[in-house]
Amino acid sequence: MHQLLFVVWVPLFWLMAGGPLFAQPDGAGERCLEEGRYSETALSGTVRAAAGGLQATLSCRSLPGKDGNKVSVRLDAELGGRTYANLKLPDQEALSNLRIEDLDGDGRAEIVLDTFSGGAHCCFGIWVLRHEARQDTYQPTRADWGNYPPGRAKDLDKDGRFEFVSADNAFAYTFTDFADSVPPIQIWQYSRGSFRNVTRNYPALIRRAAARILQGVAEAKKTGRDMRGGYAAYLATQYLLGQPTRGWQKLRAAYRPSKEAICDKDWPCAPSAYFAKLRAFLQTAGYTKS
Ligand SMILES: [Ca+2]
Ligand SMILES: [Ca+2]
Repeated sequence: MHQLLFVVWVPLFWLMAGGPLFAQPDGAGERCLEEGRYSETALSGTVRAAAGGLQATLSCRSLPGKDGNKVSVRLDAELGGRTYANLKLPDQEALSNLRIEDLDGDGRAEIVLDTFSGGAHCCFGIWVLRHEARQDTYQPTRADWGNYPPGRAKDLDKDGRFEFVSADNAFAYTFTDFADSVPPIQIWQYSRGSFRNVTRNYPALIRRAAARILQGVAEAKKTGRDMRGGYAAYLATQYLLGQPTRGWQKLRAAYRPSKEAICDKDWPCAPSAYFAKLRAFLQTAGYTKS
């Protein structure tokens, strides 16, 4: 009896403590999910994760075809003795890290999966499937991280809800090439079927990110590299901290076009044009209303 209690309570404890419970994949299943589209041979297998009475199973099958491999993926869940078959999932992306997590700390576990579109560095995303008790169905929620995946979610403030620490993909290629683009920190929280940007609730992390950006700008200055991306990200952090005036003063005093920068209409270098673009962009991207 004691043994049984231990077996039942360990997963519950993990969920209540917010600990992720990762899938125990068979190697073939994981390979099929991640590489199925590119493999030259047929792959198939399953990946399972189970915790707190919920079990998720991903079945993957890839078959070589004329126009590349065709991959079919099926997600089934079992909760409280009931089976939810063939839950809705995207079929064109590589999937990884199937896990069961109580992301929003409401005591009910979600099925979580990371996605990758394929490509040099883009695009990353996540699917969260939540059991909707009223309709007795699983509903998927999607977040797109673009070029900057957050890695594993953490409970930053120990309130039982997970935070995803990512970076704002809107800054990629906006002021300069990708290598010189700098994205400011962006923090997301999942709650009952939606993702919310909660970056402004974590000023200490924003300040730390701002300091790192300035360090990068100082390094770039030494080598003559393009600093427009770094300065834009720094200014965004100042808006997030509620001190835009201070940010603009610092930027206006420090900004000089870099010798290595590619300057054109889309990526202006001259201070007045760069500042105008930056101001308009921060409005569009939701950093300020005025
Ligand atoms: Ca939950
Ligand atoms: Ca939290």
